[in-house]
Amino acid sequence: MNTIICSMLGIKYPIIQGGMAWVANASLAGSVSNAGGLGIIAAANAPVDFVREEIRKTREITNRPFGVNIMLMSPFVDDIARLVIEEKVKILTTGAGLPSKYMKDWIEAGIKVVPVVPSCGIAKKMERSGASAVIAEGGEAGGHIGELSTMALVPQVCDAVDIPVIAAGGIGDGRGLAAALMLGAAGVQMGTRFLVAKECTIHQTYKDKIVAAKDIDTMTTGKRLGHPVRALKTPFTRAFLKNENDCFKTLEELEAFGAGALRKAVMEGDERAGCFMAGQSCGLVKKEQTAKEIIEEVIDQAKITLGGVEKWVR
Ligand code: TUI
Repeated sequence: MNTIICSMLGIKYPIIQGGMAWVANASLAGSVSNAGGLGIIAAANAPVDFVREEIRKTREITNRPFGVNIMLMSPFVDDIARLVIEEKVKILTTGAGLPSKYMKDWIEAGIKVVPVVPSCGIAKKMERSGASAVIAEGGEAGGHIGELSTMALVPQVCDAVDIPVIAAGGIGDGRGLAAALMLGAAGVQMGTRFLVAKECTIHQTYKDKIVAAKDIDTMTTGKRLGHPVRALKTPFTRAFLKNENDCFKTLEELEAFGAGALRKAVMEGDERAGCFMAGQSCGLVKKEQTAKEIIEEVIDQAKITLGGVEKWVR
């Protein structure tokens, strides 16, 4: 399966790994790239030295292309934007904001920039700024999300821009990849499915909770803060929502309540105070597998699904 993003990014399969904060490190990114997808290191809120180390570690694991995800709400974003140029990173994805002010420098450095976009307007803006492709991410995704669903967003973004579109949000298997191609996308980004990759170093409790999660086991919080986040329903997310609905709680108090919760989930598997970010595809995730097994299973299933479509139109 070879689409335009495979040749553009130098990868074997049109599967990009989500730039999951605190999760997407050298171990996961290197393994996804070795398996023929595009591994992504998440810069998240991490300081420059940490991200530099992860980039160097990834280069020890793989000779294949990989990327870095720039989380635009990070307090270190200006430094990270410079670091990726210094470290000669070839591919960037961005999230949680607009990367406009960095685009010129990145493009001059020969970097391919692939921003996550939640709407057609933002997709067009990114195309004008020189993006190589966009990731149209629907609200089924885990973590920080936009309003639209993947099914509605992807074809509209495909119509709005002339650069390749990668679909994300709610895609966890080969049927999702096949559907994304049908909607006009040239590939997919998956996050939740890779949470349970053997090479993903998150706490075992996080993985167990993803495998156990059903279709209805995620919820969104943080709308009042202006950045909605999808995560598993847990004591933390329920308490957060309660605080959010309490008009006497200030935005500062809400932010403080949420601070560090993702790290507690990833590092400590803290079932009470952790925020286990996950997308609605969690119900599709049945077991731990290597990144290679995940990617090959998704590709095989997509091929079978696409081949089977004929029976409906004959
Ligand atoms: O960025 C993500 N997902 C994330 S970032 C993250 S770290 C975090 N933790 C707690 C609170 C907030 C962030 C966890 N998950 N996905 C990509 C994404 N980008 N989703 C939505 C957007 C987005 C939203 C608005 C992209 C551009 C945009 O532009 C509009 C504007 O006004 O900035």
